[in-house]
Amino acid sequence: MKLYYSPGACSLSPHIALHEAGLAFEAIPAPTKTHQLPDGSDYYAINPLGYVPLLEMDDGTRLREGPAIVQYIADLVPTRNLAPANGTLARYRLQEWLNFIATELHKGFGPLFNPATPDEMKKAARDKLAGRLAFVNGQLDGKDYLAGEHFSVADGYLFTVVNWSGRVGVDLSAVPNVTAHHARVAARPAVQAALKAEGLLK
Ligand SMILES: N[C@@H](CCC(=O)N[C@@H](CS)C(=O)NCC(=O)O)C(=O)O
Repeated sequence: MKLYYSPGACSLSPHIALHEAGLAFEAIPAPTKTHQLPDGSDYYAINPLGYVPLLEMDDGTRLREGPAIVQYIADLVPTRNLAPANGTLARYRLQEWLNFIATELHKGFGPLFNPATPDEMKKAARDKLAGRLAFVNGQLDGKDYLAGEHFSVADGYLFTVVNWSGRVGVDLSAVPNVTAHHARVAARPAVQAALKAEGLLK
């Protein structure tokens, strides 16, 4: 399997999932700024949409979209408990979280990374994120992980997007459960391995 990723981007979420799953894979950098692969070829030939992550299976099948990719990885190794069994309410709860993180958090950070975004729009984006993060903070009250006791692929995705906060001025001081979750997930050996592989550890 091959994971196309850009250091620190949302592709860190499936990168974490692959390490948590203990699967063999090759991580191929496809930097978001250049869309150029290490062999000099154009990443658009792999993903016409240009974005990471993308997972390529050994038979050449390609899967896009982070929430789909992490569930695929989790289902390859059910003994690791990275996602509840398909068809259960718990699985829909996981999908509820993955969709929330994708649409309410991940895409909420987007304008903050764009130098062309006017300051008042950045302020509006930060305010909106503050509200969404306050919701997550409440949901994490008394819980170590989003789904309860066990780490799931949703926790790796939440970690990935919350990790951007410092870079784009999103204040986490009002959401202590979110920062505690971030530290808890950061301490996992698989997460450390993914961060190291992406050159994100000092
Ligand atoms: N809908 C996609 C969005 C992925 C996405 O936003 N990727 C960003 C990095 S976090 C990217 O590759 N941006 C560069 C580009 O769009 O060319 C998913 O959920 O996987």
